[in-house]
Amino acid sequence: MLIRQKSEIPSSEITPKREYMNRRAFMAAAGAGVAAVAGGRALRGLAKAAPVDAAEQLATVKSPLSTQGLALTPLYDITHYNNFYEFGVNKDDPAKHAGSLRTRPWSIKVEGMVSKKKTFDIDDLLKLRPIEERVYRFRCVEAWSMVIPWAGYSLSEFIKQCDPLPSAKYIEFTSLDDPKQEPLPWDAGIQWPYTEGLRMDEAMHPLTLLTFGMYGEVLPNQDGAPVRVVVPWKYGFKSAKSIVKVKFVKDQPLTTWNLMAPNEYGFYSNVNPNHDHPRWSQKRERVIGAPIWKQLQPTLMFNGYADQVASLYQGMNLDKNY
Ligand SMILES: Nc1nc2c(c(=O)[nH]1)N[C@H]1C(S)=C(S)[C@@H](COP(=O)(O)O)O[C@H]1N2
Ligand SMILES: [Mo]
Repeated sequence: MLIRQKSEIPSSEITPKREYMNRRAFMAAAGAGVAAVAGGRALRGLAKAAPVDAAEQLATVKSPLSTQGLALTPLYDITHYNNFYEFGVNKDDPAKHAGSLRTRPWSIKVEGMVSKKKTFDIDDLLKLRPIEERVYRFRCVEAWSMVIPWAGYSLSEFIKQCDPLPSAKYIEFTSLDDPKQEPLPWDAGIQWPYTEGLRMDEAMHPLTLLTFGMYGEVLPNQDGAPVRVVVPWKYGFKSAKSIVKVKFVKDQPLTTWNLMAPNEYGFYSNVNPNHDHPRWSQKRERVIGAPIWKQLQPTLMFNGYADQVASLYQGMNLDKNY
């Protein structure tokens, strides 16, 4: 349930948060400016910077599916070390440029093998189920990781509302592709829109999170506002941001990174320390924001969620199906 409430945090703690929000407003303006002065593809830059709300809180309930005992990655690191190629290819680009993303009005279209095509408004989705806080490990294929207190509910709750046909075997996610809101004058080498996909049983697994926020607030634009998926046992690129469409299909969908480099990024992309990326080892990861002596950690099979998800892949060769 979304409650736009006054912050109940003591005023001593509000200042950093307010500064953070002001920074977002400033960056939105800066992002629009950059696009306006660049030539050519900068026509992409006509979007006005979206007005920035004061910290929009999400009322959350605790979840038994939260990962226990891990130090949370600071909010600043989560919001300034991003992969969101629609807003640039460098880690600090999304924080600088995603201010031009407009997150209202917003809806998710449901297509493909469903009894009836539907469109869900973001504000209805926010009310569908209580929003849970789920702390998950998050592992990027680039061998860095974070621990993030996401806010959302199981994707399965949304899929039930979509009423897919039993013959649907996969779900495909499509991210926003709007040149007006993604005003980058350079080419990330990606074929837009960004798409990702999951097998139906993966999508229905309770850990797979339809995500609206983090740290008790709505998602910052650079983290995939207003709605994304998070699949904690898979490499980060499976977690598509700023989703505008889901499609239920019979065959394994084509996905952005798999299309770009199939030998590097498989469809499954389960975190697997025993299957190295062709250009680097996956045995260890750098924990972003951790104290220096704790930064290098061994990578865990299924990112530490093996107990809960290994059974989905029984009998599969995970070295071949990477
Ligand atoms: N639409 C879209 N979704 C995306 C990406 C992207 O470039 N575009 N990058 C992916 C990758 S590689 C990662 S690691 C995560 C990063 O999420 P974060 O920036 O919130 O940590 O988003 C994933 N989802
Ligand atoms: Mo990633």
